[in-house]
Amino acid sequence: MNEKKTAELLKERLGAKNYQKLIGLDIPKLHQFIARYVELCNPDKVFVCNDSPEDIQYIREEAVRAGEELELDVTGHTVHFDSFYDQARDKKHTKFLLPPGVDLGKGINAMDRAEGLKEIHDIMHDIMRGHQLYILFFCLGPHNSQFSIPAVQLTDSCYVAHSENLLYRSGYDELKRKGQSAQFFQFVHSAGMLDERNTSKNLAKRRIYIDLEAETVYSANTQYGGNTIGLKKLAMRPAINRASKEGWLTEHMFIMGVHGPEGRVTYFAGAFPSLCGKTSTSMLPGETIVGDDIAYLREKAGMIHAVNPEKGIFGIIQGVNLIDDPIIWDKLHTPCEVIFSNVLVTEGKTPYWIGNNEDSLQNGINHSGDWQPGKKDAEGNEITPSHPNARFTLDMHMLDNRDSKLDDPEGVLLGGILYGGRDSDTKVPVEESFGWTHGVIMMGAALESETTAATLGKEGERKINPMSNLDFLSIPIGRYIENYLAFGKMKNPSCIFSVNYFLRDMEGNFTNDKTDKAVWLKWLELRVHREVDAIKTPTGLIPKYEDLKKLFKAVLNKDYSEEDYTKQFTVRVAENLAKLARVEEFYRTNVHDTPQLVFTVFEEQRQRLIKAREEYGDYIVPDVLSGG
Ligand code: SPV
Ligand code: MN
Repeated sequence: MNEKKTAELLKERLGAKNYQKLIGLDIPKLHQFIARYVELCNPDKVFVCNDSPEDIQYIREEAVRAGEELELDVTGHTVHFDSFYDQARDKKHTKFLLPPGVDLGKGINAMDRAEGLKEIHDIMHDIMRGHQLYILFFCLGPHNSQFSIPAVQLTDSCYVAHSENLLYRSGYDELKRKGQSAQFFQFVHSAGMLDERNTSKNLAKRRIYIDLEAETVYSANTQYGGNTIGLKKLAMRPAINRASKEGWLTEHMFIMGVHGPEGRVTYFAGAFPSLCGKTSTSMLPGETIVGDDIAYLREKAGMIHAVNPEKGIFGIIQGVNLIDDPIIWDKLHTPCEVIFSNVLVTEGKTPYWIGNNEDSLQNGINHSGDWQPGKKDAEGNEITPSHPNARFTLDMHMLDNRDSKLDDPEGVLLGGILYGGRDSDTKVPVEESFGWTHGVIMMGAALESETTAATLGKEGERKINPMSNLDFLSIPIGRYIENYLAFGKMKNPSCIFSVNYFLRDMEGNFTNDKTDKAVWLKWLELRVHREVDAIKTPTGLIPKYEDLKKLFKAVLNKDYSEEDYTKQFTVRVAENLAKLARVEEFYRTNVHDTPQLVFTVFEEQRQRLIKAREEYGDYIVPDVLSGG
């Protein structure tokens, strides 16, 4: 479309007021993009959000007026339901569109670009008829920051628009400032045809297609946030790609400040697969949060700095209770802006979710419609009152535990990076790597986790998930690891650690309480500053009993027994060797471009384990290694 035609179309379809807002941004390629999708998707109305308080308020109200959200008993609280079969990320229908000759490898879902573009454009033809289109601008990362990426979102879901206003920093002024030099990401979403509950109906045509070349993501016939909120997981994919070209990293990590002795704050970033304790770690009482899901990492002056491209939380609600999560609990019970999704709503318009530790379960409505205990789905399975992937959405600026550097354009200096998974039988609860290369390979690239309800499919299967980022990788896995290894070649890279909150003993019981992670974090903080010693095992450096004993007392007022310590920190040689074999097999058969160094580091670890087994047997208690 030429410039004249673009302007004519926009004037006609947007109306004078919205057109004026749009041309406040003098960026022809932005106008062309918008005109193209207004024409293709054919909405009845278009609303342009320029981030003014009135525009933000309008979207909030529209979400209720259009029936995509219902008001709850507490002022500012609303609930949104996704279709019963649209409750998680749809990995099967999320694909990269690749030009001929580009291959991302076996583990990454992709298809031919031309074919995919044709399919998605056919699906999107007239898809917004009868709907209002919302056009929004965001900034991934703090304003005025070298880290940040501007973006435009087109969506016909006011729930998606509303969520994004809570989760992302405004971008209208940022785009205005950058003008024609802005290199922005583009997102087009449509919930498609809606049923009587205002949930996406045409799930057979649910598609999430990522065009890396154009840095554009399309999402159709779905509402679940992980499939639709462009700035969240959809933006991670082009961001990983861009980062790989520019020498920085886009990671599936929280960022938090851990408060050490004498007012010292040390920042950590932690990568965990979905539903493995990432949000709850970043929200630990006494610490401060910068982010709970995504981080952009860059080198500055020989050290790693990080920002959160988001400013809000789209968190799992299952298990959130007053004792373990007092800060979130408060927001979920007092007047403020929160969107609940896929919880149970009782007749009194109160939300209920599994694990809230309240015994007020009543009939109500949930993601399946009217619900009463014992209700079954079409396959005869009992429907839980709230979905295991039910969530809450809120702006972190409301939280008293937000870190003072949340919006710092320079980011925060990372003392440590952690990798954690759901591992019932192998890894000790907390461990430091021998250095950047060992940490990246043995703790990041070799990360395994048991699957959860955050993606569609079977739960509880052990799967490898490099850096917890596999679902979002838009470059071949080998190149991603190569980039990581190169990224650490700086004067003072962060220390790398692994954590595992899910280790079980031989009887199948968890070896730790949920709250113990507070102690691991304090140990990590001291360890970064080399204020505690560690014991060298074949797999890494583990805490000493005396240090943990002190910390358990100070942090949780708990008496920590030597017996618990031994159970938790025994090196399980056979399990570690089995893990190595599985992971190596994965890299040998699935990853065509694994760096040779990965296999070398695997082999070194194997040899250390075998040697230790000869000396100490299959289960090595920390005592023998410390010589105590
Ligand atoms: C995750 O599943 O990792 C999330 C939620 O953080 S989603 O938006 O679905 O990705
Ligand atoms: Mn996530």
